[in-house]
Amino acid sequence: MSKPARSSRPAPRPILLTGFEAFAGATVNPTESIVAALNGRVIAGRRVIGVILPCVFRRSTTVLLRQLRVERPDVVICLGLAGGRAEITPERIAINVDDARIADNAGGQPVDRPVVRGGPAAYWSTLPIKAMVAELRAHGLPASVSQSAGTFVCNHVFYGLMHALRRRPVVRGGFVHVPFLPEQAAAGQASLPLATQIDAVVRVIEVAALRRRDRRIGGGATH
Ligand code: PCA
Repeated sequence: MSKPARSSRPAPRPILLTGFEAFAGATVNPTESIVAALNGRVIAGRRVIGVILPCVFRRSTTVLLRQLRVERPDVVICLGLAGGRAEITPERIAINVDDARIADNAGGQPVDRPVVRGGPAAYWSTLPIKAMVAELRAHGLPASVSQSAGTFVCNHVFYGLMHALRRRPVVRGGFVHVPFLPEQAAAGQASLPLATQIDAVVRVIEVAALRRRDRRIGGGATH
């Protein structure tokens, strides 16, 4: 009797990892370098597909949604720079508003415009954000849950992602902000070296790939 074909088991679906191009006049964005470093790597048995999004309100989600259709990932992690933060911060919630304090890379500066007209006020991340923070801290990496991704292009992409995934519970997604690189931080501003940021994102991907349910541990804030 012949053995059953080994190829009958479907290949695991990839992990989509996005970063952003530089914005606000900067020449670098750490998330672009992190994604370039991890594109094509296999982490927790899954292939990582890296994509750089334009820092432009509508075009960013157009590019992201096209990648979702083409690559069919079942985990999506979007990264963005949050200059001034000292830690790796998985975001808890995306809100349905664009309110830009600065112009995006196409000069757009929407004020109080919904990301999706008629959409719900907010979507939760479906990544295990508490488990990610615990894993990072266990390895000496600074991390905490963030209660707001802001109202600029990062929140826009996060909301657009979760809206697209709202009826696809098998596909989990969310957003993680990272600090400045040391070379772009002004004196006294917090930063993390690129190698440390890459190490942290690898651990974030591992936790996202291996854990469907989050841990029930504190991650709240008083303000
Ligand atoms: N950070 C910005 C947009 C692109 C990025 O990397 C933000 O936090 O909205």
